[in-house]
Amino acid sequence: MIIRDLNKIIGTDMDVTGPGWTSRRLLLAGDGMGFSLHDTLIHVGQELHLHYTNHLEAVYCIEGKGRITDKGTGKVTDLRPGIVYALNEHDDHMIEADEEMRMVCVFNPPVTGTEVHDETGAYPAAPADA
Ligand code: 9YT
Repeated sequence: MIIRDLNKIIGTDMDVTGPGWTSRRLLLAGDGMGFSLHDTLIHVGQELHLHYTNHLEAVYCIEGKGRITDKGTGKVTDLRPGIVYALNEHDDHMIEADEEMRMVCVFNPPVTGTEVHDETGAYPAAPADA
């Protein structure tokens, strides 16, 4: 059994920050679960363009408020605690926080730990042995 404690991850190399977000990575590819699990903060003041062409992601908002825009359809959905979005079609999207949002994120395939978004909004493909 694996036990992780967010408080022990903060400030380590499993605590990764990019422009407008901070991702505390609770479970990673190396843990062998087949997904990764992140406790992610979306900070106020930056619209994030994300497009996970190599991953599926489900995101469950547990704190804060903001919105997601589906770039394919233009549909805008308010995000608040209790709302989940699942990018089951590798959907191109934008997210923005009005109040800092705290999100529980699951990635399939799992991220290895160090990923930040490239210029297209994607994370690189998982290595074949991940
Ligand atoms: C919601 C989202 O995709 N935010 C960007 C960071 C990512 N979720 C991560 O690595 O936790």
